[in-house]
Amino acid sequence: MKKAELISDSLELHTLLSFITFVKSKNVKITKAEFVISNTDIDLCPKDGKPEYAFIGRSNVGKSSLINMITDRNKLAKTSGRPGKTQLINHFVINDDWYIVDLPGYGYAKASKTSRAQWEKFISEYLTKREELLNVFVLIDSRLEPQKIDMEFMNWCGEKQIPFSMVFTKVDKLSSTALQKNMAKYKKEMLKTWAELPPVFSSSATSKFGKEQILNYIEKINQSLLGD
Ligand SMILES: Nc1nc2c(ncn2[C@@H]2O[C@H](COP(=O)(O)OP(=O)(O)O)[C@@H](O)[C@H]2O)c(=O)[nH]1
Ligand SMILES: [Mg+2]
Repeated sequence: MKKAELISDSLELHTLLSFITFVKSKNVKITKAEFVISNTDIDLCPKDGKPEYAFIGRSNVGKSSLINMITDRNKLAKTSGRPGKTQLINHFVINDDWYIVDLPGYGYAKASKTSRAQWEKFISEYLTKREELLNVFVLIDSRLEPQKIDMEFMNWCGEKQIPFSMVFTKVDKLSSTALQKNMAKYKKEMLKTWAELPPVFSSSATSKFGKEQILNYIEKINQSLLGD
């Protein structure tokens, strides 16, 4: 066989393998999802070094619903119409392999100054010190124009070099034109401070839109760790 053919064969094989990997990663299966621990103390978070992915955003933005949606579990994270209830760092272990972390919401109008200060202290400690934390999904209500508190939080993550992505939630509640418009406004606002945009996702807990993209992103990071 001539050299050129060998190269083309191996290229074909390479393409085939990438295709298989692509298809495989399109169906990240969550076979197991279990609650592990809730606390306000970073020292009490799991110590087994598994990679973790946190979800944060304003109260009522849809964090718990999104966690339930991507894990296909109705009641893994509690959901409620009453904002400001969950004030803990909640760890869930997925496939015995990695963690989802449900963080308390920020910007609850009725929270007292003291509870807000406490929130800031333990959340900022968790976000800045937790080595296992590989990505923070910052949830943003897709129906709203850029909110000061979300911008401040993302700018803070940027300054602290905490890797984060944006997830526009509840996209079932608005038209795709309105969604594009709000997303564009957020991107424009972000680009006033940063040279690059973080990864951007959109989701709906009711239609399950966005599930694969978010899980594939997590899977891609988990896989990249195996190569180290
Ligand atoms: N239509 C719609 N409602 C949602 C979606 N996500 C959350 N909700 C609703 O928004 C409210 C707050 O959701 P929850 O997950 O408890 O928000 P959290 O406070 O951020 O954890 C609940 O009434 C949910 O049913 C979504 O994608 N679409
Ligand atoms: Mg919640």
